[in-house]
Amino acid sequence: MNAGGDSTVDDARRRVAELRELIERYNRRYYMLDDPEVPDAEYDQRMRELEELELRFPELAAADSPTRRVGGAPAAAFAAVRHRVPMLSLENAFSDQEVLDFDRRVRERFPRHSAVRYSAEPKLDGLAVSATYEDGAFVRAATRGDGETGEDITQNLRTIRSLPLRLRAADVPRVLEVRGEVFMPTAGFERFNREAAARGEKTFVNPRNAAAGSLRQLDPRVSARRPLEMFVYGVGYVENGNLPDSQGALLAALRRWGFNVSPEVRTVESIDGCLAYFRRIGEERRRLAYQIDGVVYKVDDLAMQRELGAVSRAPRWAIAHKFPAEEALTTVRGVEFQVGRTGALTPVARLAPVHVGGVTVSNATLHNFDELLRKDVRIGDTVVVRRAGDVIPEVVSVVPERRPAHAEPVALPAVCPVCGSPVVRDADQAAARCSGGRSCPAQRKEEIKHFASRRAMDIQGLGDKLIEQLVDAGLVRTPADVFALRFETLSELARMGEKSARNLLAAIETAKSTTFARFLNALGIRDVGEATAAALARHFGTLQNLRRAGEAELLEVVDVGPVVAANVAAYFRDPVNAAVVDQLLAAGVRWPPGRAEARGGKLSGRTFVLTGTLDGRTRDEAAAAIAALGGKVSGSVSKKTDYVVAGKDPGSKLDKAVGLGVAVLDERAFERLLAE
Ligand code: I6G
Repeated sequence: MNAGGDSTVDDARRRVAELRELIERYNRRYYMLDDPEVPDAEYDQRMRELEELELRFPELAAADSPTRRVGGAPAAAFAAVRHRVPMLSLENAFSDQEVLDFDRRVRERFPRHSAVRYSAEPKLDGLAVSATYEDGAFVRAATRGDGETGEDITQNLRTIRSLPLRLRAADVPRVLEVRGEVFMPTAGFERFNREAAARGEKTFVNPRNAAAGSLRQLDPRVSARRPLEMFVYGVGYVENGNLPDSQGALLAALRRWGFNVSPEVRTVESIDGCLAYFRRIGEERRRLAYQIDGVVYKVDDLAMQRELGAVSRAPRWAIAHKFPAEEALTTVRGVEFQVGRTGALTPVARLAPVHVGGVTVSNATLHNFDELLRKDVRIGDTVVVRRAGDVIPEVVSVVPERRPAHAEPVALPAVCPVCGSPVVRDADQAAARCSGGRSCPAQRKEEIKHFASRRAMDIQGLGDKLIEQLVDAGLVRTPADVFALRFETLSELARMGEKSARNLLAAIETAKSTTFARFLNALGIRDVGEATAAALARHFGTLQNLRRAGEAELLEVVDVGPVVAANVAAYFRDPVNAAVVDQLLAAGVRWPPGRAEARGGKLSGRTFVLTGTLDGRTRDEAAAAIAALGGKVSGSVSKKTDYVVAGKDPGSKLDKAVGLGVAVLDERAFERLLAE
């Protein structure tokens, strides 16, 4: 039943009971067992449905409803700690409109303000904790628990190196309780899971779970070995001390006292600033070292915060603006196998369409057959699907509780679903492959798509659909055939006018002039991506040198190991490949010295960071221009950064660069540096 429908009280009562039971079960799995049963989005949806029903039918409200809780119940093994000031949780907003409504409610309370100043910061996907200091010494820590009472995790929190055990500043209140989020940075989480899997131990489904599971270890020595960190975002109980009068100043004081405060915190002048902040952080979130699920806005003025107060369990002066959920539940309707450029068979789950990460998803990758077996995905299963940013949606896990009796295991096909050649499996590789090579149309298509793609030969106008048409018509079999295409043939293709044909031929002509690294990347040698292609180009300088190189010589290249060395040598030994390379050269593909990779180029050894948008180049183009001159582009600013290139609407990287004294180039200065 939907909360907005025409339900009777009886229907509502039944649904409310059902939801409460379900949510309590999710709570147990999540908070007590650190083993969530469903994605957060599913949990939030159920909670919202229950909240809406309780609002519409006040007679169904109950003191023990999960909507009255803030977190989970404390586990028995830890001592209970009563919070002297309740630890609230935040109201969530899932749309700009809900954020604007929040701001309107705030302004209604302060009619003289046409705009309210807010403090904005990322919302970490971690565990809320409180840490108390007396006379500057760390004495106690607790989880949020149900908001009134949490668990004593003093010994566990003590192991987090970024938490100060002593505060030395003269203006620290005698008793100071700080609140913040404990989290596991993404790299540490991935390393931890890799190592746990190698030992055959339990892995965590996400960094938040890993943080919670690590902190709630009865043996603090276990917590100590986990890569945990903490950001502080506010204060709770304070005795004998004066606090600043704004959130921004409070965070600055906390930072001065020795706490880790998010470097992304910003003060903005109005709710529009909040929304702009949300978009910027949304774009940059993949580059952060930790996972976040939204941003938090707080009324900056602490006196205004006090006046606004709280409703039941959430402050009226703060709201969490959540990114669209990146995980959702759906069912598997079937599994098909796609054939890639090197023949690798990728199982793809066909799904009942589901809204996730802001789009409707009906296909998700299972990566390879071993992964499918490991996750034990069967047709009919309910699965967790994840779509993070622009990454291809993937099946994360199966919900075993929801497996129907008729769920059907998936078998690896014996022959290629496209060309019928036998499927082979290398003993030491997860991938199963079609053995057809270039005789398989799927492999031919993928090879040409890669060859023509933007980061390879960059043939504009030669898109996936057209390539499929050309291969199906037998007009293109190898990359070299692209350069033999003629106007008469092209203009007769369906959906191809004379003008498009002429444009395409011009683009093919332009693409003949490339760089050695792009050319190598375009060949699609197994395991040779952009970075390895660039390293090979730099090391060997000429194609002739590379073609002559044996495996021993190839191993001298930085980042080239035995597998890549063997693949490169095998590629050039193969007479068919050798013929394709010769045909490409004969067709006029070349890398003029002006476009050559800068072996010892003038930017060699220089590290750049890009922020904001440039008028003249996309970010990829700017990065390519830097790389072509031997420079390196990094995602984050540090003392090792040589230049930060700041375009329009630069992000926090610009502030960081200024803070560290790193040289900042505007677009004109950057272009001058490239052209010099
Ligand atoms: O759970 C939370 C995460 C982050 C918070 C929070 C926060 O600020 C950045 N702030 C408050 C006031 C509360 N929970 C209650």
